[in-house]
Amino acid sequence: MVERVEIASAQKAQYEQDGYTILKGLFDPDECDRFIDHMMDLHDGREKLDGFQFADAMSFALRNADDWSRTRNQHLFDPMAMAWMLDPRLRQSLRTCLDDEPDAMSTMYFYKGSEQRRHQDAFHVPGCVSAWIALQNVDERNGSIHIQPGSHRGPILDKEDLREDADGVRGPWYGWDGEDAFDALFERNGFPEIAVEAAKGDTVLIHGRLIHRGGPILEPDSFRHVLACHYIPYSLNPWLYEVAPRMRFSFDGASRFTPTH
Ligand SMILES: O=C(O)CCC(=O)C(=O)O
Ligand SMILES: [Fe+2]
Repeated sequence: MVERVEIASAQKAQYEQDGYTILKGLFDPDECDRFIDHMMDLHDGREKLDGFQFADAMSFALRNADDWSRTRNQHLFDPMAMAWMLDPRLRQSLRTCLDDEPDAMSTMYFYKGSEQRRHQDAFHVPGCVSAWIALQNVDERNGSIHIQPGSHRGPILDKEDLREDADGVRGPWYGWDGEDAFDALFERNGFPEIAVEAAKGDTVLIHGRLIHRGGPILEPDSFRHVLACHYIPYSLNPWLYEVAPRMRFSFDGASRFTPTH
């Protein structure tokens, strides 16, 4: 296994300019197939894993047999998801993007495309970068991701912007539905949206402030196996997030809780 994969300078420039870049073929097709098989075995009950019965390792919402929705934070109970999240081949590129040692703090496994509406991951996880790992070919058939290149250099939407503070002062987006607000931000930016397609084993690095969405799915119900992992800078303290577990994992194997203030 390659221990250090340095991000090429052209990719670093693209990440800075456009807010994303693709690490082609970072993972081997065989590795991807093994992970997909594991996920299908879990879904079909051929393999048991305590915790998998919950679609969400934070809220403990129960999955039912026909549920193909994403799993959340599977790394908390699944050593295989943990190993993917902390694969050494991701480390150097993430370090370059974050300008710090990366700490992993969330995972989402998508069996199928999400058609999730526009958002910035930083709304939920300030300061983050995401590694969006295609375990199979992803295109408009099974739902590519749509992004607005350059939007990471534009305004960011904060949860506070939608709220009233303790003194009753309303944020600039008070009264807006969060998803509508992201559409409006997208329109105001005024630059185009593109579809990002990926081949099996490719990893798309996505800046936390980049506006993106799960693109339309031309073939309904088709599989689109993707693991998305979110990382924050090691030195980012205190814990800023409302709904994420406070456990963070470093590539050297250390894990720690972050103080909340
Ligand atoms: O894969 C998708 O459809 C959306 C993924 C996403 O928004 C994310 O990983 O942050
Ligand atoms: Fe996202």
